[in-house]
Amino acid sequence: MINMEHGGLYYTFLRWTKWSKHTSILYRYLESKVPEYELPPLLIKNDGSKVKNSNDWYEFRRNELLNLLKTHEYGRSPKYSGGLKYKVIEHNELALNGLAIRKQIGICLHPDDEDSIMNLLIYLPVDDEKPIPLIVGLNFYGNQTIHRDRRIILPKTWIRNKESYGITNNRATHDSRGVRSYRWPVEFVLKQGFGLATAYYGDICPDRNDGCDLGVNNLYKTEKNASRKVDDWGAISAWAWGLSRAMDYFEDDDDIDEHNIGVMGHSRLGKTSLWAGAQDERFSYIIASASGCGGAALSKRSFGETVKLINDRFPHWFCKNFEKYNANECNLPIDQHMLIALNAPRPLYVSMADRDLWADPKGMYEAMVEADKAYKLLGTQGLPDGHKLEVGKHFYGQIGFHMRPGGHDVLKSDWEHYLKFIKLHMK
Ligand code: GTR
Repeated sequence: MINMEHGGLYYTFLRWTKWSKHTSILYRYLESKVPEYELPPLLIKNDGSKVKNSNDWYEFRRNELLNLLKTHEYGRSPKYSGGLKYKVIEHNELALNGLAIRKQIGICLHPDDEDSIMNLLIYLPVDDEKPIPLIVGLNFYGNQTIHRDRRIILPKTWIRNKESYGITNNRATHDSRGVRSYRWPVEFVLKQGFGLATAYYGDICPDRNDGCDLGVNNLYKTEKNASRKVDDWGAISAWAWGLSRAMDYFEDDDDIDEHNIGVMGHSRLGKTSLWAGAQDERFSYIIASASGCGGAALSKRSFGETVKLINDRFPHWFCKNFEKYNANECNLPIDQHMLIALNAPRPLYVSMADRDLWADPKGMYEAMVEADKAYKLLGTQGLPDGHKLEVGKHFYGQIGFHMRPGGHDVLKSDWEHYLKFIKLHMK
């Protein structure tokens, strides 16, 4: 079966011609070609002993897993000890025709660099009792793309060109206002009693092959212009780190309920939301849309996007060590069930689409089934009874998921599930 997403047949053809010398891309979509694999155990400590209870988990295994994922996949972020400044750039109590409070906060990402600003856009429902629960997620083309609201500040940082969005010369333009609003149902979220916050991921680290030589990764280098060490942070870690800096701000804002913050992301930013939640337990709900390879999908299945395919196209996303597993998934000492489990016992939701084979829905489902062991160990329901991977069905346990018909995207119908799921679990 051919994945028609990501630009359809033409895109598939390009991938086919590029990699067909080594491995047929079609081969990657055949369930019969999935190699036999054994997952590295979740509940056995590095010393070979069993994780018997939550104490073993919190005292030992959780740290071991974090360490393994940092070493082999995402890299290590610099230790953060607080103290970054932020500035309230705008605060309007009558935004979106009186429906919302809008705040725009400039968060400085390095104490010695006043220009390294992540602009956080926040909408809060005007009438609801404070503090308000909120969902935060990064966006791909700038805050102005999530809504036509003309008061949203345009990013000044580099943006990937996209002519159909009016983004040329790698800069945001007024034309791009609202171009991605279908992915961000702001009014709907507000009417459900939630705030919505977003920042442009390129404010943190530009999404390009040399991204780690720019952005925050560069600012925090101990040696100027040094090349990345094998376990230095990649872009996904940088974006996750940026989400934690947004979380620092939420803790300071009395209008926001810092104990009810969900972190949400789509695709590469779905990988990011899982990794942000894994490292930062202040996020209460974790939502990952179509996160695929390097997100919720098991790497060892080598189905759809593989470790080699992702590292070749996006050498800056992961740490350098991850390249050791190009076409060598069998030797990976980790897999993505560990990433999901690091979010336990907090409610976590995975959304998928049946035509998005590139992101391997089955691999995401199987990773959840494995991660469920940690959720159960920690005394939660984990996956609900009777769960199975079926188009159009949804399941809301402590782990929740759905697979809707369609392709690689995030739609209002997905958000409806996210909000219902969070409400079910709200503290
Ligand atoms: C694709 C990539 C996926 C996913 C996606 C996205 O090109 O292969 O891993 O991250 O981009 O972020 O939209």
